[in-house]
Amino acid sequence: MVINGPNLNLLGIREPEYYGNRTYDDLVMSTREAASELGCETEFFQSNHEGDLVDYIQKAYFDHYDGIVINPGAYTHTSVAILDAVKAVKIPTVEVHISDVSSRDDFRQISYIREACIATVMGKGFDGYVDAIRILLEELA
Ligand code: CA2
Repeated sequence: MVINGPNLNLLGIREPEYYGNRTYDDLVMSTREAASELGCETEFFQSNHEGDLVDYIQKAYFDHYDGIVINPGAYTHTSVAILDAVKAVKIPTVEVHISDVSSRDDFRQISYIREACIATVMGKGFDGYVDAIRILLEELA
């Protein structure tokens, strides 16, 4: 399950210095193709609403998904609800950020979700999602 949070539907529209020129649809297509070459079936979900993201983390549990790749967007830096959901489902989860959040604003240095994740990938653009899938495959092997 590949989950993306608020404003990531705007990819390719603004802020190319952080997020590149490609769109959300490009992200879905290129990640799905690379995942398929690695033997993985993927489902993608994007929402601007915190509770929807929690619902999809729970869906990954109820529908028996093997792993979660999640870019919670700005909710990374604020959401205890998303942290609690990832902790509760006990599914291996990798946190992804397109930009290198470690070299950005102070408020982006806090990640609530990180302690519940097996790894964090940041600053690798769209390729970071494929790296996250590889990390999950190693974990699950
Ligand atoms: O680097 C990332 O992937 C982030 O998770 C993206 C979030 C940001 O709040 C995090 O600190 C880091 C924001 C996504 C906003 O995406 C946009 C894309 C195009 C235009 C405007 C926003």
